[in-house]
Amino acid sequence: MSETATTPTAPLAVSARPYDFTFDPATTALVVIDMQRDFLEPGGFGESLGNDVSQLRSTIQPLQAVLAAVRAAGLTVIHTREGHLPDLSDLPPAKLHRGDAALRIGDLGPKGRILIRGEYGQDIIDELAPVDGEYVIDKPGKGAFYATAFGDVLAEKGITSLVVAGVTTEVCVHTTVREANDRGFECLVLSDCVGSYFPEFQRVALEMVAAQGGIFGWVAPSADFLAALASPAPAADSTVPAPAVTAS
Ligand code: TIU
Repeated sequence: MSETATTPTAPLAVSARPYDFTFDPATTALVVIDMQRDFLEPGGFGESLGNDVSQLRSTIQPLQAVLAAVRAAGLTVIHTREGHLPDLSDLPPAKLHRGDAALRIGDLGPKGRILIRGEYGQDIIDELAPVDGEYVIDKPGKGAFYATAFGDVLAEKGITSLVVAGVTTEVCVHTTVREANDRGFECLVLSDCVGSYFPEFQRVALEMVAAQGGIFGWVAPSADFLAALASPAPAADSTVPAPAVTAS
């Protein structure tokens, strides 16, 4: 197959913190965490916890651009949705009862039952709707690996690197990146495509990923990832490590 701008040559390098992130598009997945109405729109779970949901909306536009680019480049795309079964059988009492939420998980809100699978509010926002061929992983926890087929999908597809976006940075994004790191995946977090209800948590959560020589992974703005994806030339003198990947 001839090379074009939309068929990148591996390995590619992203200018990132704490140092360049190299990746092979064939073994890299874009993971979009929980971009659901329940977290980004009024009347959902995020607002019921007392949060200003408008804080997360700056992620939408850059993430749309990233989705368009990775779709054109043919990368694996995996969306996740936090949520529970209608009978709440997968909802630990600790998660149900914690805090003083105005509406609890399973209660009826303006967009359906809060954080329940199949409800309008639990689905992904229109702006970032999955397209045919993309995976959607429903997860009961904060991390994408816990009680899901996420690890199996990654193993089946031969994925070793994850480019991570979504919400919230210090909760489901961090939990997933930490779980992925322990399973041997290389993770790049896109700083403008992850969002927090708390600006100070956003800043610190990103620092925590890249500190100590990249203790959990790498951090870069999406523009630098897009530049790497569009670059026709392989990264100089770099090889993509092949970590041991254990399906959960
Ligand atoms: N509350 C909060 O910040 N996040 C969550 O409950 N879930 C996700 O981060 N998706």
